[in-house]
Amino acid sequence: MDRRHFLYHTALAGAATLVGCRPEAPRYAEAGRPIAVPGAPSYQAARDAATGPARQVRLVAEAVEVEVGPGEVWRTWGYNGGYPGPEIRLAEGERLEATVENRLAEATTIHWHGIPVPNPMDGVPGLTQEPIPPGGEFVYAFAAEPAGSYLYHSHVGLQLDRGLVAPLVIEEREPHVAYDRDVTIVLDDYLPGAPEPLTAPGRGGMMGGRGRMGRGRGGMMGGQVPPYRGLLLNGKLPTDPVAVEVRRGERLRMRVMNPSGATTFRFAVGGHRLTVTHADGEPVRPVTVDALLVSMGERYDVVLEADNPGAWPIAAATVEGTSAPAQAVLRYRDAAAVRPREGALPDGLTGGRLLRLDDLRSVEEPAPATRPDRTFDLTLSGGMMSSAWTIDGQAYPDAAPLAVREGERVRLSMTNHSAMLHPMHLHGHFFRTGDLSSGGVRKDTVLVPAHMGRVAVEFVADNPGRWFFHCHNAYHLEAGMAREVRYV
Ligand SMILES: [Cu+2]
Repeated sequence: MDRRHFLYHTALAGAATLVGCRPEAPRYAEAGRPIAVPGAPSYQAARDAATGPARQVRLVAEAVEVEVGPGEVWRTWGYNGGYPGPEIRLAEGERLEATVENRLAEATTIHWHGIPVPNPMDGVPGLTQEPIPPGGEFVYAFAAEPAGSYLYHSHVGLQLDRGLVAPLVIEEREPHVAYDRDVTIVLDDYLPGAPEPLTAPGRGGMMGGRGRMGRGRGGMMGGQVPPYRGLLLNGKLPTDPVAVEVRRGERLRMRVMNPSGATTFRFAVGGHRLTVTHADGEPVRPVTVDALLVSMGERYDVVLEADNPGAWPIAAATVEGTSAPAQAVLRYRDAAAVRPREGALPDGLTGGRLLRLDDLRSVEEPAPATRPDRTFDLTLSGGMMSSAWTIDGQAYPDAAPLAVREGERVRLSMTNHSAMLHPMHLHGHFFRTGDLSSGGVRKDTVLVPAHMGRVAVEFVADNPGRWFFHCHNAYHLEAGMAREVRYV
């Protein structure tokens, strides 16, 4: 046991005694410690600032066994005994108090993906908190706002690709579109065993002979995409698809979320078009398409008009990998057929109208035009002869922070010099695609296309602290594709 772990365990033993005689004692102080960040609210101030009726949730990170298909048991990690973790559903204006207990053999944290929480609640190890040690606890508390479809997941190493992911929904008071019912669709990739960093194609892995293809003990996984055994929709392989039942005439809202480790999905439903109503939780002017890309960390809400009785495939195909599409079944209650025709996939997976980023327009009017106070031109690269993935040639943690001042309008202009997709995610803020006055859309994760794809976003620096800005491909993040946005 190294010194740090010894100290954790000693502290925990003390904490248990303390808690035994004083049940109200804040155990977080003895477990995952908040890191004091100059200019940001303290942990206690952030906790006190969250007002509204409290919703207490207890989340236990632990080893789980889940059946992802007939005879296919995934021995992995999850929350509260399952995978995906329990959906947390809140009303706008409530206050969430989530006590996270770590029963894993490694330290962990939870990040509340997309929600602009105060800095001490953001769950980034080394930036906002010391990770929760094995046996430890940490309390996250924040106001449930704004409404939208979100995720929560571990932010330690590659734990995200190991099942420590779950949806979080904040329901709006007055939806801008009519619908009868909503369902959550969680898209994921399935990697049996412990994830390991990827080697570059030119080094180790397949070609160098240093590592081993697949899950070599102690070696790194070779290639650009982890050796996934399949794709999951709500925790199930296509061999055992979940059924989504609808009544004819119903308007079904699907909250499509991608917490996967390394998969961008193309999502479509057989026999139906999809009206996109929300992007990363933000209401958008409805736009009807045949298919949409949902990259890592992104969420899209779509409304489906149930006007074509039968049994249809709901499918999500990988854009960069080779696994067969994730699938579910859209089943009309009064339909004779209970499953789609064998092998049938939605036409939208290969053709039809695909949602484009510039289709998305926020319902809310954009801010009046002003020039950004600060612009960062950032190149995204990696994947050739190097195992590193970089922003402007720098691999985190050996990377300079992006320094901003409170109140500034900050522009991040990104160019992708690589052959892979990069869904870039900013913590603690929403940005607007394009410039703040262009009428683009408010998002927190944006897909930067491969091969010189360019995307610019702007945000207002209105949430002081130390924030992560990174690619949401867990393997790119692990290999350095991240920067800190630091208020100075
Ligand atoms: Cu990336």
